Amino acid sequence: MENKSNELALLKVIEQYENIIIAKHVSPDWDTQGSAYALREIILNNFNNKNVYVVGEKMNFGTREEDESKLTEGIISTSLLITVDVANFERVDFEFKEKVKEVFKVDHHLEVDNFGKGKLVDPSAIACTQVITLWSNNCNLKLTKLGATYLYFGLITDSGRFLFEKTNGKTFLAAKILVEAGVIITEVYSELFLKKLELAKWHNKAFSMAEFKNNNEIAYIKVTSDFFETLNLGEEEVKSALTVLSGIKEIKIWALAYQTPGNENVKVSIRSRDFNINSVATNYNGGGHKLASGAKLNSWNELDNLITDLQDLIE
Ligand SMILES: [Mn+2]
Repeated sequence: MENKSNELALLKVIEQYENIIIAKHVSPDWDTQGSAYALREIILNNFNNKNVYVVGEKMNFGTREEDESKLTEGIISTSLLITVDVANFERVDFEFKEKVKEVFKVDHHLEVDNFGKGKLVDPSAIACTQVITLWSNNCNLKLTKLGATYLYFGLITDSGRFLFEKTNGKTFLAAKILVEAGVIITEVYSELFLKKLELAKWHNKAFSMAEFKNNNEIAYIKVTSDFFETLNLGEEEVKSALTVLSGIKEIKIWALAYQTPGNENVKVSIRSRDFNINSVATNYNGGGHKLASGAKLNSWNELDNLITDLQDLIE
């Protein structure tokens, strides 16, 4: 298998360098951050005399990784840079990425940008953490409970708790390896999915605010800026109420439209199980993925048109 030699290549290149920088993608999620932290843990526990620096924005904090302040020109120019969970070089969250000695890419996205001298890429993997888990296992590297826990965070978030399409046998093999390395899954789930009461109340209210069209095939929630202000929640939290409309048999397309205080624009998050809603979103200043996409309207007046276009997808 081709990846066998790539797995050995990653092992070898780590052996060759004393200074190793690990970079995530911009707007980090758990897959990139879990990959980065776990890889640092694996390297420090299996190789002697390595300096490992994780760089980039810290997820949910908006601050930078502390390791960045330790880097000097001398360290950077003699470093190996390992990128995790990033398909395009421009999305690598490291200011001095052009200045390193060598780049190695570890990823699970479709290859669009062939950067990096070496690479370990499996586009069939649901998460980058899956690629790293199987690599460390195949190479008989020691995996600590902490490292395994970081990897598990990425595995379950990118797979939607093993729900999404690309979840396969290798995903469960990775989960098995991680659990056997000591991951306490209930702790991970609590940290990720326990919500505060304020948010639960909003979700409950949000469902009662839903409007239905097309024989319940379309459902959407409208959050005006006035109402937004009465919620004591952040934008991501307000948006998260979209999930209350998912997983309902009759509802084929669902959306949440909201206006943040002080803004005319109306942002809309749209989801579907089957219909290519992205084709509509791109006509409204937006885009994303086939089944999960966003749009940006100039005002509430445009919402009816958007809903009509979504109806047309079904009919
Ligand atoms: Mn990912």
